[in-house]
Amino acid sequence: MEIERELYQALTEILMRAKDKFIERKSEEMKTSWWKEAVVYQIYPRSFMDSNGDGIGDLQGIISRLDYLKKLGIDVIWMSPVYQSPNDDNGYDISDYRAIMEEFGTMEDFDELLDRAHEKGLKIVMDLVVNHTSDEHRWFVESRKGKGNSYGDYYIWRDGKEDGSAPNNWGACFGGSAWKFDEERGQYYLHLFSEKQPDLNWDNPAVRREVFDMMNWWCRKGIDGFRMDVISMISKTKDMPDGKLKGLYGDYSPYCVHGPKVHEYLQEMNREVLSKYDLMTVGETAGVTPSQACLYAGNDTHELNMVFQFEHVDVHGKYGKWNSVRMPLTKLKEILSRWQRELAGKAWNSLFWDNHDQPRAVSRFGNDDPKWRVLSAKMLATCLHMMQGTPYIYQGEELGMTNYPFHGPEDFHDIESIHAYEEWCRSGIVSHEEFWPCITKVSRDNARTPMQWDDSEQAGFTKGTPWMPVNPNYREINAQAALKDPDSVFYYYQKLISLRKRYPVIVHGEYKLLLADSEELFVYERALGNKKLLVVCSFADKETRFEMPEDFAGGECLISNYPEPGKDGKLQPYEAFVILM
Ligand code: TEU
Ligand code: CA
Repeated sequence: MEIERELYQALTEILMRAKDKFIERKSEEMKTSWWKEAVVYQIYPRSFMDSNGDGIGDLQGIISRLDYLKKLGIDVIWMSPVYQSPNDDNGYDISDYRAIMEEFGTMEDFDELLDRAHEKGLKIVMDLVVNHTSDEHRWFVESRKGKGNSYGDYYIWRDGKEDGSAPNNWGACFGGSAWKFDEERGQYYLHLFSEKQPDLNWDNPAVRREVFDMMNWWCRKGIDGFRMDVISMISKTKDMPDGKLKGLYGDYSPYCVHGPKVHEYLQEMNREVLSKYDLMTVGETAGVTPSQACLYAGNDTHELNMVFQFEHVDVHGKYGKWNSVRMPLTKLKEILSRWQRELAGKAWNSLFWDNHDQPRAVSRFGNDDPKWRVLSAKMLATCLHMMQGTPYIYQGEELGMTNYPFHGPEDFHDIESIHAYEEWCRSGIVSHEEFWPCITKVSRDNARTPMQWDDSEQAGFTKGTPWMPVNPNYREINAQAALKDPDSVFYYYQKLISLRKRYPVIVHGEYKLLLADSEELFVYERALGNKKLLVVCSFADKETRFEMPEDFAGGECLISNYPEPGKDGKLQPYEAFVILM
């Protein structure tokens, strides 16, 4: 009897150990990081494809265009928010995290999208907006009823000052004070964005539990990851003193961005949710430095896979972000190269020129004059896609879609642009003439005009009236035309993506900047084992001189936007090519 029992115990132990080993190995395998090799395509659902003629893009619309995305060769779709929302900020104000926005369809449509995408080998990454909810979310509706109830502490409530004014001088991202007095509760609540986006109180463990439960619920559905909206802002300091004046209001960022417990909360999220699935995670972390990124997305910090940094798109002038100044190329190269260098071996970069909050890449960094649009769009794509990191393509970028020709402030749909015009112009701080070129250059609406599918009425985006006008250049710039033209920006992206799949040096190679002082050329090398890559991009609208480095003589040209790359020691306007040795 005794022997049998011992034998039984020994056997169970061996089995348990084998099982542990198996799980360990499995999770090691999962760490193979498919997201490092992947290319992500961002969809702004409202403007992507309308299936039912109400003028608003929707989930069935996305389903109908999956083959187009498959053809492009991308691996992952990140969708801007599709949850129930009153749309004060186009879905970034969520009133129910477990329901689909009625205008976009139903949960059945979502499940169908997920299945269809998976069948085609495409992954779906959801936008996770949990710094704030909508003021119409049930939690907030309960919370504003009073301190006593179980949601009382879900948001950041404060009493006003003696004289009844706001607790401090902080300004909100979309204008006005960051505090709103709530009559019902008799207190102020904090909203770093619009007043319909109250900030959640992450210091309350019940809030974190709710968020993690909701995330687990989506993961069990089978989604493939999260892009986390302003995730660097979830932890606020206990003290909330006045901030340094920036225009009319004080700056909240020292107290709300990369706050005291942000890493603790992300590690908890990783333990409670992320580590249990094979996901891709990317945090939106405005103001992040490379050393902070190594904490958010370090190889072994157990938080996120990567973050979005914004240094290369942040140009601040007299009127804050509203200016038409182009960043000098030397500065742009310094920023991107520093990120390449400082994350190497420690964390992972995400690479992007634009997204739904930024102007169109070709208009900002290239040249959207019809003469140079295609060439410069291809050049920008080369420059970005050959770097180390995961590239993100924003819908329409693969067609070289451009900024919108706004006529007047009545053209704005975006809450940020509308409020900015109010705050700077109508208030008389700056004249319309001076402000207009600034706001139109960087307005988020530039990115949000409907996707241009063909040259039919409304660019084939809708059979009805689009919620936002189509860019009038859709007759020349559209997907149908691009698919017919072997020289199109679309096929150039397709080729860049397939190169990334074929040459590990593009994904993993070490980065080295050449010609750092040139204001015209962006040239760098990548190296892995005995393979070397030379990437040459001209940002100039005229011919420039370029000596091919000797060690690349006789190399193979992988891709170029002119037929004879680097001919006669010269580069043509916006010329780009890649040489493999
Ligand atoms: O953006 C946050 C952010 O910090 C900025 O990019 C901001 O939108 C603006 O451009 C500042 O000038 C995220 C989302 O991407 C954005 O669409 C939302 O409006 C915002 O959060 C609030 O959820
Ligand atoms: Ca629709």
